Amino acid sequence: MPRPYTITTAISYPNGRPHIGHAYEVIATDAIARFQRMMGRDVFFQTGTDEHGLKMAQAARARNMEPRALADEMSGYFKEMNDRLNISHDRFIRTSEPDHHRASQALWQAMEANGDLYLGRYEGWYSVRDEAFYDEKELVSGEGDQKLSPQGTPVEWTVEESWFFRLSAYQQRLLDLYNSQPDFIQPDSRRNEIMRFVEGGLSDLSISRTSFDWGVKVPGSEGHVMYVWVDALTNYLTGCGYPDDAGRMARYWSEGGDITHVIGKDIVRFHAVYWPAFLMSAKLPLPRRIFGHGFLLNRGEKMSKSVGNVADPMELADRFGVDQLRYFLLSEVTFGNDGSYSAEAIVARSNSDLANSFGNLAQRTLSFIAKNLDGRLPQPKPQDADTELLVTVRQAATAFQQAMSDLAPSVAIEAWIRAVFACNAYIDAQAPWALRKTDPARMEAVLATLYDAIASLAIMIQPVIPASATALLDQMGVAADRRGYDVIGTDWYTQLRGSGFALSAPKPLFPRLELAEADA
Ligand code: ME8
Repeated sequence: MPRPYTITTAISYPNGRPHIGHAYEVIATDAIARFQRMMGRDVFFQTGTDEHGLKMAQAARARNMEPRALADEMSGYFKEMNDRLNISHDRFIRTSEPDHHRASQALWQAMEANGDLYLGRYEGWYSVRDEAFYDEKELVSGEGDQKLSPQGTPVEWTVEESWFFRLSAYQQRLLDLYNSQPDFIQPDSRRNEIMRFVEGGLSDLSISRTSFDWGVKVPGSEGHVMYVWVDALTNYLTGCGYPDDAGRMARYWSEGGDITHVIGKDIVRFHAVYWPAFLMSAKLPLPRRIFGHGFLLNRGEKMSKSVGNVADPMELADRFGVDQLRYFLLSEVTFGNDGSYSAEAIVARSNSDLANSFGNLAQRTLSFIAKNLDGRLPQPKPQDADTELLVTVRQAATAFQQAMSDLAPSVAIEAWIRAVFACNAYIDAQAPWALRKTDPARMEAVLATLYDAIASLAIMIQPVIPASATALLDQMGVAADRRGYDVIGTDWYTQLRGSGFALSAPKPLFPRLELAEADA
């Protein structure tokens, strides 16, 4: 039984349609999940929608809808996006699902049993219209003595009964965790932020609300629903079978298990502070690592609905292609840093790497074989240059695997594209077309080397551009069960040749993309 690997994205608020930031997170996580499956791991990959809380209730009210109806509609768009982007998740969780309510209540009861919950009062400036509390320092002055929220709505000093979680008791245990597992929070910049925050002291956390009812009911406490972050974080346990399915928990959420949460930098505190504290309180295993990726900016600017620069990932996929978009996002942005996207950048990256380098390499090699050898696979007879090229490809595969294991997809892709460039340099130096008349045996040896190299490159890059890599491997006759990293560098080519496989005229994989006038 391979060692299980659990990986999750954040669950998105379905208070609007998905944007490119959501697409980015789920694509990166998908590439890692696909990679781990290729490594033979038993992967559980979960994504989904975070449907409770004030934000959802307000968004629904603004549309004159019930929160549930809004969640039904919008989570549908998130699912559609995942299908379109070729996301290989094992579960799409919706926090409105019954098993999730059960899990959240079970976690609550476990924290309560540990003596970490107490009933207190949550006090603050409250706006009924916004249904939100504000800090004193956020308020503005209205007429007379009236204080207003930053939205300009009246606020009143309000006291609400609330359950609290004794977060203050976990400061030292959290610091011990970060110190004993320096890679628990990644990248290091986020780890440092969190360390400073926790060292500064932790206040207890208000974890229930009575002012609205769109949430998971607090067990045994009429009128209280859980603060949305308590139930949201619990989604990870729900998907792993908590609390009923001990077998599933043992597999995907166990002590010492390989559990990765991929999230954006804005919510690292919830995942790296609150979440482990909840789990410690409930005496449950902790995740292995929290990776806080950066934000995607539109031409360097923050996306916002009011500026009107929020990109629709479906539109980008329709226009440029799914694999082109996946490749762009994963190669352009160093995972962990902020990154910028624009139509020009997507077109430039896709044309240079996919169309002109890899696509062209595959296309010219395969069509040459299909045409000049009638599809018969060429006979290898390696010289030094051939062996060297295959060693280069093999080393790239090793570097690729190391980088993907380290959650560094852009580094992995860099290793891959360098090997693609090496193949292009080889083809130019060996000039097989010129050998056709002068030395047909040498021509075959060169083409055989390229065939092996191209298939290996396609195998390598599957997690990033799964549909195109699959289409190419299909065309090349590489059997579905011979597409793992362990195949690279073996004698699969000789076997394929021996099987009498005949290559047909290849279909181009990556069209050259064009910019529209509107992109200027
Ligand atoms: O935070 N670039 O939901 P959400 C990259 N429901 N990533 C971005 C981004 C951008 N411009 N904007 C947002 C929530 N994200 C909670 C999570 S998890 C138990 C609950 C990322 O819909 C963001 O950082 O606001 C988060 O990881 C994810 O998208 C969902 O954001």
